[in-house]
Amino acid sequence: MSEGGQTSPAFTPRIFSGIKPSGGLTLGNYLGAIKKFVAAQDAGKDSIFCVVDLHAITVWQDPKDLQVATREVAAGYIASGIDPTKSILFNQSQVPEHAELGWIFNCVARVGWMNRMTQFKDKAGNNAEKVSLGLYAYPSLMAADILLYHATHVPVGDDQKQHVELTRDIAAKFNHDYKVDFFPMTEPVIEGPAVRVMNLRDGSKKMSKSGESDMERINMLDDADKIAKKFKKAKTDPDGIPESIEGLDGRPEARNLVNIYAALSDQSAEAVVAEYAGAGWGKFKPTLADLAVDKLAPISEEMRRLMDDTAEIDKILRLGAERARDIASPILKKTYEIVGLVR
Ligand code: AQP
Repeated sequence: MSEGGQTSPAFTPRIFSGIKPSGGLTLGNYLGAIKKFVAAQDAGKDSIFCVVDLHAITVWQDPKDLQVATREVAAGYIASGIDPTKSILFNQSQVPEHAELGWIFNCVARVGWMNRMTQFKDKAGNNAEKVSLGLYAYPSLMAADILLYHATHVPVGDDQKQHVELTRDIAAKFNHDYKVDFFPMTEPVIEGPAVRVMNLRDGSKKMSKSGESDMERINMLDDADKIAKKFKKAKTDPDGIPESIEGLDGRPEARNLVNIYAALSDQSAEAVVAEYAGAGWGKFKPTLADLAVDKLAPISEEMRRLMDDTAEIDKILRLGAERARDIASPILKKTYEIVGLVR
């Protein structure tokens, strides 16, 4: 499903997406985002992928951990198939135009829009007075990340849909207020059976890097034993795989495991249910674990190798940032002109 309205034909198709280095990469990041990024790149799409480190610091990050996580996300992209000579790969803070356009968009976006953002509500919880101002303004920086490249499509997991819609609102208000057709109406691309991979211990919550317990998530760097153990302990219900897909209604944990299997094996959830109809968890969970290990082990092995050579990763990010700035800088310059800032 490709969501959203019309993209102005004046804009050449371009993909942008990012991942926060706020911890180790999870299976949710892989299935909801990275796997789709690789498919887009390999289909020949003009693609820009970012390690959005400025978003990570909207909640406290230990500086050393942030560096490790930034390189881990970069390694995750590359090990999964992002080719830094085909796509542009860089970390956000090396392209200062992101923060600059983010400020302009802080002056376009309305407080009422930010108040509706469910991710802010979820993350702030009952503590909204004490969280950073950056966490509240996060969506306007995300709009800047996307619109700085005039990106027309953003492949994301379902959790980011609202932020991409807000990006469209910001672009529309900017274009309207300044009477221009300068920023595109970017479309979120949210496709496949794993648009929201859920927490393994609570099917009502999304699998997150920063979730409380390590048992809730599969990390991309988990070894085979850990993956097997986590799936074995994953919450399920007494019924096994149903005879038809409708049998997963009201069973979020069961549906999650079927969806993960489907996404890992490039099948629909219906096809997985048809293949395993009537199987108990004692059979399905080890099969799922084997499949996950099969897919993730070569990637994690390559990630470890890449992460051992930090100089090489840093070089890739630096060169990517130079290429990104070549696109971003004229777009920001033109934005300043439109706004009336004297240069
Ligand atoms: N559970 C998920 N299922 C499907 N897609 C997911 N994504 C993240 N979690 C899932 C997608 O991965 C991309 C990068 O997301 P992010 O790491 O920048 O931000 P996030 O969505 O806030 O991820 P986390 O893991 O929940 O981070 P923390 O715990 O630090 O807040 C996005 O496309 C996202 O949709």
